Amino acid sequence: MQGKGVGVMSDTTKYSVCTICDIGCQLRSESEDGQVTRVIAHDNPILANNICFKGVAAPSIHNHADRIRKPLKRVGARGADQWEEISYEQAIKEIADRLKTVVDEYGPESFAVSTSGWNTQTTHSTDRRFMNLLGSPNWISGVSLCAGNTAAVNKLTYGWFPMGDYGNAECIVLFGHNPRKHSWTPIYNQLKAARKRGAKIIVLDPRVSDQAEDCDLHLRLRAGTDAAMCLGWLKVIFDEELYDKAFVRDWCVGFDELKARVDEYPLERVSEITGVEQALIVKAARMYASANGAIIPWTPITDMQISSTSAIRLHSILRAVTGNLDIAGGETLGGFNPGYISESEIALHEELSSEQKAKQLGFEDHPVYTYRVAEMLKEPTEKVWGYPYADIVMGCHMANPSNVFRAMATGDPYPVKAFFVLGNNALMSYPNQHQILKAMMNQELIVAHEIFMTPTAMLADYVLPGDVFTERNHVADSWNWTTRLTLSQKVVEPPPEASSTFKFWHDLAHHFGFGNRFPWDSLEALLDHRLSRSQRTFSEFEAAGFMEAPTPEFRKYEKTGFATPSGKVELASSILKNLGFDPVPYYREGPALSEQFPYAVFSGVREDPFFQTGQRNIAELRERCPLPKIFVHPDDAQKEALEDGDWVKVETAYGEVKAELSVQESMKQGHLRVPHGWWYPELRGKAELAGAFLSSDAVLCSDDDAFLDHEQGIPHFKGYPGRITKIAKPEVFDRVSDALNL
Ligand SMILES: Nc1nc2c(c(=O)[nH]1)N[C@H]1C(S)=C(S)[C@@H](COP(=O)(O)OP(=O)(O)OC[C@H]3O[C@@H](n4cnc5c(=O)[nH]c(N)nc54)[C@H](O)[C@@H]3O)O[C@H]1N2
Ligand SMILES: Nc1nc2c(c(=O)[nH]1)N[C@H]1C(S)=C(S)[C@@H](COP(=O)(O)OP(=O)(O)OC[C@H]3O[C@@H](n4cnc5c(=O)[nH]c(N)nc54)[C@H](O)[C@@H]3O)O[C@H]1N2
Ligand code: SF4
Ligand SMILES: [Mo]
Repeated sequence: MQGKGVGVMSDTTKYSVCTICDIGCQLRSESEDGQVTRVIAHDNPILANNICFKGVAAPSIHNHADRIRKPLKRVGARGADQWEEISYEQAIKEIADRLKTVVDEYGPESFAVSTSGWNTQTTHSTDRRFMNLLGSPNWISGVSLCAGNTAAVNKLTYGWFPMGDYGNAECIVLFGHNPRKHSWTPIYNQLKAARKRGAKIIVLDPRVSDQAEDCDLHLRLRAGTDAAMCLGWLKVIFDEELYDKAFVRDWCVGFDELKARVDEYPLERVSEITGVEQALIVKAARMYASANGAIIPWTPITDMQISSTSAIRLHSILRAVTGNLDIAGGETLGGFNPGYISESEIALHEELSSEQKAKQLGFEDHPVYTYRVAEMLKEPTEKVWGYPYADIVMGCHMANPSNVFRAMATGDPYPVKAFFVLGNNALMSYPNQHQILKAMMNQELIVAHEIFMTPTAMLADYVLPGDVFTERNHVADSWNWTTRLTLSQKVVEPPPEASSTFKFWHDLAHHFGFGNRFPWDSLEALLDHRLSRSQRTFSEFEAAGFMEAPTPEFRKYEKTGFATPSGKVELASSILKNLGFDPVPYYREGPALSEQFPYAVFSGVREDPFFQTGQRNIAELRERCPLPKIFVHPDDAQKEALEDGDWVKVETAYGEVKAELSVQESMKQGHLRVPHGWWYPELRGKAELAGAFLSSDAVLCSDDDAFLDHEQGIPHFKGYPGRITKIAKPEVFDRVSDALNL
């Protein structure tokens, strides 16, 4: 789509890319007297349905009384939540001085950063640029448990991360993916449209999810067994010769090795592992493989399992062998947008020495997501896509978060003593929250860049106020996942002492003496630089329209080959082999259930009114979901003598969470579903770290080796052993009820 808004836009109505969740709907924002007053749907009918009640609530978030508006410096003990207000200049100077002290004493690798990037919008990889110039490889991100790691693994198979063509696919396969009207609304809308035009939908989900309620086939697999299911599908596809033989012959390597592995998974075995009857597995595999254009959209389910690398590789292999790669109705390999300098280039990965890259935490143990694999893919990536490093979905080539927190906590293998966290509630957003707390308590310098006082920010030495999406200009580049460029316009000024993350890194670089490598004196100057490749300025882009999406080109590999070492689709991965891993995918069973911990716990409930750990302080959203819930099947409730509405605790060998019980037919027997992201802003000053340890899935899930995917070190959030017990309502929740008038 390319074009201008069809409605009449007043000076105070502008296009905004909403960053409340990470799907980035383009909306419109209105303002009056320097305040954003309303966020409304797009004026282009094609985009007008892409809005949810979180987006509409943006003015309540952006104008919230509790928003951090002044830089804060810690005055009490770490975590005591006592602050003095200081100026931005003082904050930046002190932060720079203290970071220099840490780096001088322990080396640049003692500096780690955790971020998510998408919500701050303004970073443009200047964080990586700063770190690469300083010499630190230890950057981590929330997307290590999301599409980021999926992108990294897809590159092993065919050198890029494809995007499914929802508009033309005949069959759509949802591995646990469950978009709803208020959860990733644009994908929900695309699925709705696909159903309407007759596309077949296959859902693989232990529960009867919203998407499963109206699908053509529902396979209720046991949590964490996706890789085994995919091996079963391949068994059917190979045995029945449903694959694209010409594509496999001409464009794939490692077929025989893969086939030998697949033969180890006869359907009896797959059925036993997954708990799904053989006939249904056969039916689904046939439906997928025989469709004329089918997609397996990325799913946040296979990026949090003990067999993550294999499961993601199997999705990529299924796409390839069924001939769905880089065709209309299949999965498009986008590449860099030729008219917009990529974040990969801004990041300057080539400036970080090999010696420092090799110090990246996780480089040895779990290399697939680290610089180790990035270096192995450099040549083919440059040959095919024109630049050696492809940062896709906000964060390739990153350190392993668990290794980073361990180093922060223990000094093993070397001390990490300064930790900056920007637009990310790190304490609750990785596994093993106990270790993260220990890690943060052991720091000499913590800086948080935030809009609200989160439990993570409470642990900082400095909290810098961030700007928000109605207060900044941006050209969103779909994180290189697609080539679309989307306009986001400033509608009001940020609070005077707030900074963009760009400004933060820019100013820090000037204090560190490499300001000449940050030559842009404003965000708009940086946008001008990125757009210069298509001879445009930001103002010209802004004047030209609201969005542009170059027409996709298909089968580009016929001209260039694939960006893998062999130039082919690597069904057996040469990179995995070189690293000493199994080159073909396999299924690994998660930590065993036991008499003591008889249930498979899976986490990640995303309640409609909130994004991840955010928005619990926004009254109009919180009213829709005042408290978290733990979900169980009626049979299990009966077995445990539990009733809907009881207070319960779920325990693992690592921790416990408490919440109210919801008994649901839609749950799968033997499973417990726990929420992600809950803390209680109303408990600030009334409970430790505002209740961050009360109901957070991160206290339940371990990052011991038995819980980690080998290749990437991804934790097993989908089916770890736990138990459930009835408890009296904890007294602390009375304080929550009182504060909320429940
Ligand atoms: N309102 C709202 N919307 C959101 C978000 C939010 O926080 N709030 N977060 C966004 C983000 S970043 C993400 S990543 C997505 C995640 O959103 P979804 O893709 O919808 O993922 P979940 O809701 O975590 O889980 C989806 C389904 O996976 C099933 N499932 C659990 N374990 C397994 C398993 O092992 N295998 C399979 N096949 N299925 C399993 C669950 O039963 C559930 O129905 O949501 C996005 N949308
Ligand atoms: N334990 C556990 N961890 C998980 C997951 C899980 O299910 N369980 N899910 C994973 C997934 S799928 C994802 S996508 C990631 C998400 O990880 P993130 O995207 O990092 O989400 P949050 O950790 O909630 O942190 C977002 C923070 O950014 C702040 N913020 C919002 N807007 C702005 C802004 O404009 N400027 C600044 N400076 N700050 C802003 C919010 O107040 C909030 O505290 O988490 C992953 N981590
Ligand atoms: S789905 Fe909702 S929260 Fe997410 S970007 Fe769209 S409007 Fe914003
Ligand atoms: Mo995510």
